[in-house]
Amino acid sequence: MAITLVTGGAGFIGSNLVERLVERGETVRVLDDFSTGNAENLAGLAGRVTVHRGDIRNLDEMRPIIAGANYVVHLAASTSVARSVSDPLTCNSVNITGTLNVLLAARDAGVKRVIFAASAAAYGDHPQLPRVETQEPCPLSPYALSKVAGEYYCRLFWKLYGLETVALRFFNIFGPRQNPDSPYSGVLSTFISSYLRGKTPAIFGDGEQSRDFTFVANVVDATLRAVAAPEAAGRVINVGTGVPHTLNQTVALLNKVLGREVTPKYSPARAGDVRYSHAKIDLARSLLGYEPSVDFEEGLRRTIEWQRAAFI
Ligand code: NAD
Ligand code: UD2
Repeated sequence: MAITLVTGGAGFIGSNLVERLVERGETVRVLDDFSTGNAENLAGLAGRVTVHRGDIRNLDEMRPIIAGANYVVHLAASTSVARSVSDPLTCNSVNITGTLNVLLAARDAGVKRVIFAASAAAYGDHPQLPRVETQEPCPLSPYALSKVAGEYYCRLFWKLYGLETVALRFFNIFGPRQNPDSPYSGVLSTFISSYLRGKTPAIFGDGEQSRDFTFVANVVDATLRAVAAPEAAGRVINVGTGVPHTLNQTVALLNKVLGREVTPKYSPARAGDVRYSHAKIDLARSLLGYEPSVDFEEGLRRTIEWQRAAFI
């Protein structure tokens, strides 16, 4: 079986991917500095994954860890938009220099393909909806810029050095192992936590803002397809559901699923907030054969069950 290195494999998306790779009988390595990742996320896989505690900013340290790997899924990053605004230098060193290090190590080790976790943040507040990969990037934060830079480095390593790369623009991902107690966690984990703890969810703005909320199993599926899809090399591909939901619709759905009549409290919109966002996923369908298999309501149900067991 293939050997796959998952950088950021102890994180939310990474641990869900590692779990699926192990279930498929792949040999899996993880490189993670545990800055936001958690060993608990991999607890159920003890003895079936080789975990390396390390930093992608250290190229020499990474080289022996990548040696022999067939594929790399590069998820490690400083993932907070807010933190990138207050500390752009750390964001730059982790997300841009770290990604360059991963690509250099992969190229030199003869890795067949690198999958890069890009972000819908690349679209910024571009007026066109749905978001399509041909739109001009419009990064509004150092985090978003770092992700666009990662995309360009991926394309360069394919064109210039022949290293196969695929950049996946993840939209708003949610699901088990997204830590609701993190200040940078997604709105859905925060809302579910409020419901389960008897608190009132807080909506920043009027609640009519929309997102393409995508359950993590869909992202894992798209990523595994991107590893093998022959036509995907050198491409940037949206990963979402193509279906937007507003926060007001989300609260109504949570009330339905949990049998509650919760009225959220509203406060002023967050500065720099993107108003509307959802993906065009035609390219993922054609290049990867991707089709989201878990819809929003089912994803909410599974996330509620996980949060209820993990945190309550
Ligand atoms: P996460 O914070 O749970 O995962 C990131 C992982 O990378 C963590 O385990 C962290 O410890 C590790 N890490 C951070 N800096 C590192 C470093 N210098 N060296 C080694 N490991 C390091 O976040 P996530 O939501 O699982 O995100 C995974 C990837 O997907 C990230 O690249 C993120 O930017 C991208 N992404 C996520 C979303 C989303 O909605 N969750 C949306 C778009 C893109
Ligand atoms: C997500 C990513 C960010 C970047 C961006 C790109 C997360 C956590 N953040 O930011 O890294 O990729 O997409 O577009 O995945 N909100 C509330 N109440 C809350 C929390 C949030 O109303 O308690 C609102 C928030 O103002 C925003 C929406 O919910 O309008 C989604 O917020 P988010 O932080 O989950 O995600 P987003 O899209 O701002």
